[in-house]
Amino acid sequence: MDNFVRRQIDLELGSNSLQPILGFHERIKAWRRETGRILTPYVGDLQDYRFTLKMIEDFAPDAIVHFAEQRSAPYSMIDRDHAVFTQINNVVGTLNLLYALAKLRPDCHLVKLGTMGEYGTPNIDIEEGFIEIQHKGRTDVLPFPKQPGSFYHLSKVHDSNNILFAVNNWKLRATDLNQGVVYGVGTEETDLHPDLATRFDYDGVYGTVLNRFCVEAVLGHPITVYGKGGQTRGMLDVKDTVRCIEIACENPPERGDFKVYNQFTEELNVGELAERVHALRPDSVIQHVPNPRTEKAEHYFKAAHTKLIDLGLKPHLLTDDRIREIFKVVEDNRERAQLALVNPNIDWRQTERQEPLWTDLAGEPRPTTVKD
Ligand code: USQ
Repeated sequence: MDNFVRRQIDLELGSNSLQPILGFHERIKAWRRETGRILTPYVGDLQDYRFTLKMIEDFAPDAIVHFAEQRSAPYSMIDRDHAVFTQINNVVGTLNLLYALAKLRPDCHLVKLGTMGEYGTPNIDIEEGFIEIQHKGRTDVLPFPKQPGSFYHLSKVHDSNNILFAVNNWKLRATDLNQGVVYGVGTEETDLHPDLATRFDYDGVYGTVLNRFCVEAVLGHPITVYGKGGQTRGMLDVKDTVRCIEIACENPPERGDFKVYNQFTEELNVGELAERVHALRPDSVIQHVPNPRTEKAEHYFKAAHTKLIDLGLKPHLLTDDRIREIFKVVEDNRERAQLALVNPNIDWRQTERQEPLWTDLAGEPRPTTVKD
């Protein structure tokens, strides 16, 4: 099911996927051709409750994998309109789905994409969803405290709270996959044929950190480390993302139970990632740009992530060969790259949109100093 909003956002931002992607229906046909399996497409918006009800009634799913959310933190921080769009799209879409399931398919398993960013970077170990707390002589197991770092990440906190309440209230079953930062291009499924390729975002709004560093290194753009590069995040290969969803679907919770998994395979540091990319492309240059985000420059980060491994996930840890594979995709598509999209230009501290949203810097670096 798709409402094509991500493609519209490309039109809004003047951005593109580095590798070409076919239309929805062409990809569905390609999947059938390559695998012999038939997919039933639905075109609509989860914010439209009548559409959502109709889809659930018609398809009668046993499980729903819900990825239909605006997923960029920078996009949600452009200005008020983009923050409001992100929160309404994400929170209302999920709420409609919960109501539709409660009404028509209460036995159906909702597998929802959350984010590790719900937790922020607390100075204690992060648990998988819940933490045992002792307070004034009493003990309870409660949702882990949330300190999200953008209006996007906040939308996922709101979703988690709504799902927990709905699961308790209507005895639904749901799994929240708190995913870390994804890197890599291509999975076993999309590698079957180029017609099945998915997006490769490299711009300052949607591109994730390692993929961006690879693009920058190959295109001769400075590798843009935000601030000192002391940020550590849980990360995973896109191949593991797909396997985690499969594992979640194979292990549905009981009715009335809400499972939360931390979906990442290793903790990686932004500054060290830049060094690794640079070592494989010695002609590249690392540049510390002023951090456009409000986030801790250096911090403690240790997060539990054993549940998916206990259920059979075999992590693909980051190797130099995987980084070289990303270089190869960039090299193959370098004529599609727009250097003007690479620099970050959404400042978390501004409340108004800065015009123009994209400044054509033609690859010229932004200021080079790191503010203390
Ligand atoms: N960063 C740089 N340079 C860049 C881009 C990013 O230093 O050119 C830094 C950022 O400051 C941040 C870290 O790299 O500290 C990660 O940034 P990101 O843009 O790769 O990831 P983020 O904005 O956190 O969001 C991405 C996905 C989001 C998902 C999230 C998981 O876009 O959908 O929820 O990763 S997590 O970060 O664990 O919340």
